[in-house]
Amino acid sequence: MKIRILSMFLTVALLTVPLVACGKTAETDSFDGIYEDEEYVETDEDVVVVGFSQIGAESDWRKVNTESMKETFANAEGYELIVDDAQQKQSNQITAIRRFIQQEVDYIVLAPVTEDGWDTVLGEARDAHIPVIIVDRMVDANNSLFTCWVGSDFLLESKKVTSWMNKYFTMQGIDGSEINIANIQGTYGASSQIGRTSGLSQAVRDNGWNFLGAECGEYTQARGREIMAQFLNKYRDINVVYCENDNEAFGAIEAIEAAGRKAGNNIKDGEIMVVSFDGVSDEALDKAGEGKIACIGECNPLHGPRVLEIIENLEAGITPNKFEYVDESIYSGEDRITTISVDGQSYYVTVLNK
Ligand code: GYE
Repeated sequence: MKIRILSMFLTVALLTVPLVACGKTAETDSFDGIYEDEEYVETDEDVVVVGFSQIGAESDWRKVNTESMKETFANAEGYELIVDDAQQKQSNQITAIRRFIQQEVDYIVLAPVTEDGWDTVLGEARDAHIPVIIVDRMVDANNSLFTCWVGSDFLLESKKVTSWMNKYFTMQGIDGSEINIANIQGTYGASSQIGRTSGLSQAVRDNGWNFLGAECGEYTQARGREIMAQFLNKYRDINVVYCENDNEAFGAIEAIEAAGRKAGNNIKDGEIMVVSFDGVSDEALDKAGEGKIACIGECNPLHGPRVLEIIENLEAGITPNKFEYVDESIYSGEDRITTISVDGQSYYVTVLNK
């Protein structure tokens, strides 16, 4: 049996207008965080219902990612997408998945906040024969507990950014021992944090950079600013900050400027180099164009069409690839570096105009 929420009911429920019951009422106290007791109605067998458990809205990347899912499914005929915003909490994601199972959705799409802790609930989805598609970050669970995953190679993103940095320092005649770098990390235990932090650690070892320390910035601008202010007090000789997303970088730049310093590539002249990941917003690309962010490892959030394609394939009986990595570039306003190399492979840099 397939059950869906009619968009009309959703809209009405969002406006918190009382409804006349005409179907099955589901428990929806924290569903999407804002409405209660909306009505569920049975629908014809042709509508494919997809429950999407989204992490939250911590960054520009995340907002664009949610939009991509909503827009794709709104334009796809015969689909209904139910989005649940977990407000950064894994417990909310687990509750949402259990609700999707109760609602007998046809597919569950999960953007997991961290890698750990999914075995039980994914086992429940498997027992209910609901395919689970993981997007963005990965889960650390047995492969049989999910249908497939689509997202980014976070370690490769990091290797590209650190390779760009190394090339830039070499070009400027700056020795590795002169680099004093600190790390504003993403949400602990998220694949994107794990991959980006681990790429930095490797680069620190390989290039002889001085690693000052790391703090978790939760992928938010506010935390990025706070942590950078602490770093500036604690590490007087800091000349590079490695932010694990653009919003943290925006915060770091605010803190650098508030301390009367300048964010830029000219570290020999006392500027502080900022690097980051995502490259989703105009603001980030503008800052890269101006050199306030030296280099951004692109992270592509447009997973809506990819998830739709996976579901269409599954509907047609075609097994998708278990793991699907998306292609990504890197961005910089520095026009003297047009390629970088990672593990013997060359990649183009997207050079942005100043
Ligand atoms: O880089 C960050 C977001 O997991 C790729 O999460 C994602 C990261 C992205 O909040 O901005």
